[in-house]
Amino acid sequence: MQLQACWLQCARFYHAPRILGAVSVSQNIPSQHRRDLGLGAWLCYEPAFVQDHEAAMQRLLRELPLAQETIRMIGRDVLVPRLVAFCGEPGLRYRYSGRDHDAAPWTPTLRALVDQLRSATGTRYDTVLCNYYRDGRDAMGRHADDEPELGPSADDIRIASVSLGSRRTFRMRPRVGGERIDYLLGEGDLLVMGGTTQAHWVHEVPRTKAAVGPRLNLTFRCVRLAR
Ligand SMILES: O=C(O)CCC(=O)C(=O)O
Repeated sequence: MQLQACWLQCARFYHAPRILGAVSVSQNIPSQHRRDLGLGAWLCYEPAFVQDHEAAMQRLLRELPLAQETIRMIGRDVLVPRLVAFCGEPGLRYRYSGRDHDAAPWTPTLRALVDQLRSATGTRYDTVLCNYYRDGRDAMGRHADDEPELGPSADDIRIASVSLGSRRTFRMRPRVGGERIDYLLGEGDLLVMGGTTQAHWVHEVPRTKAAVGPRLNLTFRCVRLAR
């Protein structure tokens, strides 16, 4: 993505309406949180984007069809260490953990959040992958969200990650090696990954022995209709 378009993308955060439905989001979003990673990769970090994050998490825990899924590894099914739900526009399908997933309908709280994100960023997110980390034993392995159906285009994959509840380390590493980047994401933070981030970086949420409370992460995505 062109630099100018990046700035345009980020600038739109600062003029967004702030209350929508059951979710209230930050009024004052400072402009210094955009980070260029080089090679067309960029991040936009907005701390405390969702202001009532605990209440939003409790509502979502009641609404979401969260389940512990399995992943096929070396010929056997292994439980993933977290609870997962996939929601979005009707008819959209996304393949992760080695399986196709059809989007469950938006819940009222997700609907309010995606509307807010769309108007704040100008990106038409159409699905969300929800990951619930019950405690420090739940985690997400190292990966990139680089599936071919993700967009808006192959060289501009937008992932808007909203983290509710306890903070956990979100660790990014360049694929070719080099310094890692750690964010402690939770308590309503928003991190948008855009451009070529998924091509050049991998990310993970490592296990921790620290006493951490539950955390619900929502990664809003643009899934193109299956071709
Ligand atoms: O929980 C997080 O912060 C990361 C989630 C993630 O990596 C994903 O949904 O692909």
